[in-house]
Amino acid sequence: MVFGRSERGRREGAAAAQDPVALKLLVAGGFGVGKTTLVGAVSEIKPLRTEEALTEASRPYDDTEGVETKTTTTVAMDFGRITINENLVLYVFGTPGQDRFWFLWDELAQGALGAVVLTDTRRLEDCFAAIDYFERRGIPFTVAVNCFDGADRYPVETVRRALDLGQTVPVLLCDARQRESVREVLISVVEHAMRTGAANGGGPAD
Ligand SMILES: Nc1nc2c(ncn2[C@@H]2O[C@H](COP(=O)(O)OP(=O)(O)O)[C@@H](O)[C@H]2O)c(=O)[nH]1
Ligand SMILES: [Mg+2]
Repeated sequence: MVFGRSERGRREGAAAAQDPVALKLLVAGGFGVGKTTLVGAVSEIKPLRTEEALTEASRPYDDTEGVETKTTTTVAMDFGRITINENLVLYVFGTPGQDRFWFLWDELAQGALGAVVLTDTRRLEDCFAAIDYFERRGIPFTVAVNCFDGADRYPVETVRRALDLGQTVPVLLCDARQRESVREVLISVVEHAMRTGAANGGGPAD
């Protein structure tokens, strides 16, 4: 799969000149925060996902408090594609939410332009690990608050303070089930990554 202009530029011929730029984005966040839902809402292709029924055996590891209706868990990853316009296609990879799949993250993060950190204000602490991960690796991210029915709503500036985020990190409210809402979040990541790249001298942040 081709990600980014530099690889595309190496290909020959007229067809290559018409190909849109393909960028890779990650979607991270705690268990049950809506990552699989988000990828499914926005993807033009049937999301490639590996869901497994939550079993009694996994209960000590998969904390379902606050997400009691959840009966499946993503074992490997969610993958989707969205065409933003004729020049830009996004490939979206959902990271596994459970701690025991952290070893997959470094593979997934390879070549990623940026990330969405999805959060639920009832379990804000669940996204701390994802934020730390992207901050440490200099991967630009947008924080998207998935507004679950029944969860208290907080202004984005309150969420920013609670997560100790700098002013440059975009914080948005979203509904992971709504295509337009998710699209807005993904565009925010691309724009933020572009700004970050420009501020760092035009190269990718690393
Ligand atoms: N009400 C509501 N439910 C949601 C929303 N996003 C996800 N869900 C539900 O929350 C549960 C967990 O979502 P899922 O996408 O599997 O979470 P993941 O573990 O992060 O992949 C599922 O039952 C979803 O249908 C949302 O924005 N609003
Ligand atoms: Mg999932």
